[in-house]
Amino acid sequence: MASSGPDQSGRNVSSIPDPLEHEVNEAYKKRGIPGLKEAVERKLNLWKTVPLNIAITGDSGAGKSCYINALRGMTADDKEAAPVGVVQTTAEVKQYPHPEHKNLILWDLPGVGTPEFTRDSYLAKTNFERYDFFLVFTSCRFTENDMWLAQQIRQTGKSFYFIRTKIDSDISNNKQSHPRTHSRVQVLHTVRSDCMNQLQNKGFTNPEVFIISNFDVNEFDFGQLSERLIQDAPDIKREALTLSLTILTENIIRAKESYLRKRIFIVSIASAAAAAVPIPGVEYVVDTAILLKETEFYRKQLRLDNTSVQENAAALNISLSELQKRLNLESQTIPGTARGLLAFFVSLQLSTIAKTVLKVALPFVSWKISSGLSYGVQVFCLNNILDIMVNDALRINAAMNIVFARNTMEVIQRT
Ligand SMILES: Nc1nc2c(ncn2[C@@H]2O[C@H](COP(=O)(O)OP(=O)(O)OP(=O)(O)O)[C@@H](O)[C@H]2O)c(=O)[nH]1
Ligand SMILES: [Mg+2]
Repeated sequence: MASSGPDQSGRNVSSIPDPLEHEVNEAYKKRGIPGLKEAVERKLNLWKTVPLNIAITGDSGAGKSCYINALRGMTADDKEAAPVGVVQTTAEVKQYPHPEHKNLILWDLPGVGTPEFTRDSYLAKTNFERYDFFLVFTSCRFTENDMWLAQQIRQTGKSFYFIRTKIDSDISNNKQSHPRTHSRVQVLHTVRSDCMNQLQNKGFTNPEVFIISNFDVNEFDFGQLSERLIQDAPDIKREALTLSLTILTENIIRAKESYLRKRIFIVSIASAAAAAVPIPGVEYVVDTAILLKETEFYRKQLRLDNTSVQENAAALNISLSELQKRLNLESQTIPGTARGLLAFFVSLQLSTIAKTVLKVALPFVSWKISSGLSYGVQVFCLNNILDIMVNDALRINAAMNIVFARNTMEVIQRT
């Protein structure tokens, strides 16, 4: 059985899932530390091997390719992007893997009813069975063909979602045509009700419609759509989808956090086993390469890497240094080198906390490594780093939401 015990904050610091304990123990018995490290590495990367296939369909010009690019963090100018055009561009089934997470594949499907993709041939030609989710797009009205497709998907028991794009255009058009009475909230409300009516009239009770702009993934329902996909994903795919999506909302940050916390126990086993570099002044050892890799993984997952933070600053219309100052982003002080990370650990005053926190038994009885202490230290340090990064990601997300809310409020106040 895995041992467990609370740390200072009451968090359980050593609960190792039982099947993993068995797997890792077996690997250790057979191949020693290298076997153990391999087993741990395999476990940590398992999510990358889970295939996620999302079908994107709807009328020509609805914004399917733009959505695919937005979800992959690209614009149509990027080399690997889906081509976007003012004339019909998608005439065949094409797959677009996420650039960082190749297991997540977005399938650009032509809409039903084009000459080569008639209703009769659509399901076979698009390889209908392959997809986990279906996203049906329109920039105006859902067509009879969209409804037909939704019925087919419903019969398979798979999830489908209606997406209404180009809300930014609706808002700006309304603003131009109604300069004195324009209300952004009202436009959103009208578009949403119109979509609901269209679908209800066609027999979809309680349809769910996501209203988005492909040019602003932080506004409207773009984030909620990603949340919904995570929520509806089958259990075995949920972790993979959570870690593969790069769009962040508060709920997605929390979902990522929960998977990242679970990894801490596993990462710490490998690091404690390797026990390579002594921390000056303390009697335990850690493998800084492993810890650095994990820390950088958090940074990437929570979009706190340099490029992402810069993008956030641009979205908020302030400079990078201004963003760091205003939000007091502590994650930016977490070093990105092994040596720096080690110094950072020491700055956490491990020697004082060690005695309290580390009354955690070594998780694996069959180990003969004096690494119980190292294991506990690492669980503590990684939890600490993750706390800092999650807080920063939440702060940036809240700042984005405030700007969005302010845009809306200004409009409400003027009307
Ligand atoms: N304003 C605005 N324009 C958009 C949005 N999404 C797409 N567009 C524009 O709409 C046009 C068509 O977009 P695509 O993404 O190529 O549409 P598609 O559904 O892939 O079209 P096909 O490949 O022909 O089926 C392009 O000019 C895009 O720039 C959006 O959310 N807002
Ligand atoms: Mg297209």
